[in-house]
Amino acid sequence: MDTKKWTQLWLEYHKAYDGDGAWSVAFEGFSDNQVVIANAIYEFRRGIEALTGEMVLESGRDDAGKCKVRTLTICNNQSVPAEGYHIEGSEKGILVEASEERGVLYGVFAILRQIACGRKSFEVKESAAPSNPLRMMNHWDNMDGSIERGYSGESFFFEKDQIIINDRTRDYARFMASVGINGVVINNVNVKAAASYLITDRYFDQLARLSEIFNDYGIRLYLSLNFASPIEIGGMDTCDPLDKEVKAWWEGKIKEVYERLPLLGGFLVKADSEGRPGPFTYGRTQADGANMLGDVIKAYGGIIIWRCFVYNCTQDWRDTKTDRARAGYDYFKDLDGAYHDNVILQIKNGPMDFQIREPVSPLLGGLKRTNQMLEVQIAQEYTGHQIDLCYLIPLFKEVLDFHTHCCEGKDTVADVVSGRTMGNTLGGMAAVINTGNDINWTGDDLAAANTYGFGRLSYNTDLSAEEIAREWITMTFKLSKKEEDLLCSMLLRSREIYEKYTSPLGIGWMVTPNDHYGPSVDGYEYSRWGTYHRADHLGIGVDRTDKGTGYAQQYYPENAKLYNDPDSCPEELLLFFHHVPYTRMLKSGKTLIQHIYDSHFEGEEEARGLARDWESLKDSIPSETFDRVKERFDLQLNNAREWRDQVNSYFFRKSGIADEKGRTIY
Ligand code: GCW
Repeated sequence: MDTKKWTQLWLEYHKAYDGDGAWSVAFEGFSDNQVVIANAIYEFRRGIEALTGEMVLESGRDDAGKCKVRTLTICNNQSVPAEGYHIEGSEKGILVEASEERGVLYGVFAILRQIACGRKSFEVKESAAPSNPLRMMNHWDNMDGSIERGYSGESFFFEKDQIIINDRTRDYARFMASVGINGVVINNVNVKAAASYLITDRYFDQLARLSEIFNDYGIRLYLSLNFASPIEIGGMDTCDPLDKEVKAWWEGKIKEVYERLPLLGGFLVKADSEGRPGPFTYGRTQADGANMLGDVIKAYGGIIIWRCFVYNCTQDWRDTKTDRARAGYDYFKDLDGAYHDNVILQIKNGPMDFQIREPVSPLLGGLKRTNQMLEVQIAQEYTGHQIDLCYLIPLFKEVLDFHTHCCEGKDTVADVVSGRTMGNTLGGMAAVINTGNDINWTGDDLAAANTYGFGRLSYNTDLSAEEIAREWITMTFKLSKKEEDLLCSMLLRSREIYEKYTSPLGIGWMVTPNDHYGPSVDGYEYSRWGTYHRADHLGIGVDRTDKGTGYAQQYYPENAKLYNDPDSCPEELLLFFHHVPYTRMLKSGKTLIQHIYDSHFEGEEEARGLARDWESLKDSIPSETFDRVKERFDLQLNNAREWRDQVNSYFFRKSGIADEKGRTIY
């Protein structure tokens, strides 16, 4: 395989130390006839040889006389939780204990990670079990090869309406398994054109192959489903979920699908959203739609993941009562408890749409008797298109750590989606992924920190954003401690910097319509999407209090109270919840307008700082990578400057209030 065609991301495995021996592999209760185990050994061989120079001996060969032979012992221990592992190094070798195959695979990747991060083989030690049952990547890949909101080239799953399977497919599965991902949806939630035919004979053979490659790395294949399939591919005139013939059509279809794709995990469904068909068309509820599919797929052990991104996208900006932020809760809360056991509701982290700062969706934890999954986006749609540096793990941590107050204790979002709150077994985290067929997979090499980070965080929500960043850096690059510290601090600063030069204090949007990169303060202000900042000559912000749209009241009382009052509302969300005058005094002692000016000047300056920091790493980063990233920083600086000037000029002209520091505003 020509590995030059694409990078190995964090599985590059730079030399960690010079080993003094070789390895043999022993089994207790497992065997390398099990294909996931065989892959685990393949990974161990590949990793340990690159990290230490120590070879793994072919079984049966006894080279013990020539050098020290350590043993990797793979042991079945039923007391280890599912998908968990216990690894422990000693002078004799390393023990990996797990109760099933995936645990072994994850254990082996953990060994390699620890060695890459500085431990000797005898020092390796960890007991781990996944925080979340489901840890998924959602691809928004279209079958023509394009990717909706993709910033890293074209799809590596599809081209010209065909499914691609090549060496890259396996590498992808390896990367995902190495960070604990156990489910992948390969096609866009907007299921159109050829994608509607993924559940037909046209694609079964290729999908079956793909599902096997995934399965061999412990990953389940999932598909996005077109809710209108009975009409579009079944020739019916309705897809009413309560229509008997529609249900019968689905029964036949799903039976056929599982005969051909026995490894399929289930379906992800975007219904009644942004023009996609759904149960509302027939006067049915979201639960009617999700449960019908859930019931049909149940016999095959499949699940239905139903998205909650349902809102009115044909609003009138003059209507100040309709509030898009309310929509998810309004449509789904009343049906809590009505969803069947194998249905999961997938909820975006915020009530709007993956902005750089939003409150946590009140639906998370608002639902108390429904399986829930958190959806985040590592594709940087609103966070810089993988041009601007934006390490998103701190944002995801804030969401996971958020206390919903849905119950006493066990009330964080992490508790809710992991199943700890309700004691349920279906739930987890999904990310809209940021990959494509670019040589480095993620367009910006540094954006791979988000790919890596999401996987690690979904497996272990207790890890800190910094720990994850450090691991990723150490595994990806070969840097001195000081350089690692610098790159780590760049990642950790990046989200706040991006936030500073873009839209202020939680209001969001202000982006160029459609493409969503670059500033356009009024770009979404008078449009149909429900995305308003409501700036006039006196002030800015959306009144979502009990006197406004009432959105704040969707939270449990503790949070509702906090958000309802501008004095207690966390300041970074002030404009999301309140319409306030430009002259309002903030906690910093600055007026709101001065805060807007200052943060935009600072953000632009700090972005320049990031670019300078990258420049200082020039001699230690492979030149191709260095140049690729440098180009991105050049573009980021233009972007930051444009944001700064457009936002500041807009508010200067609206308010007529000058910058106290007399800087250039147009
Ligand atoms: O806001 C929108 C994005 C769409 C996306 C949608 C969704 C896949 O701009 O590109 O469609 O979110 O999450 O369904």
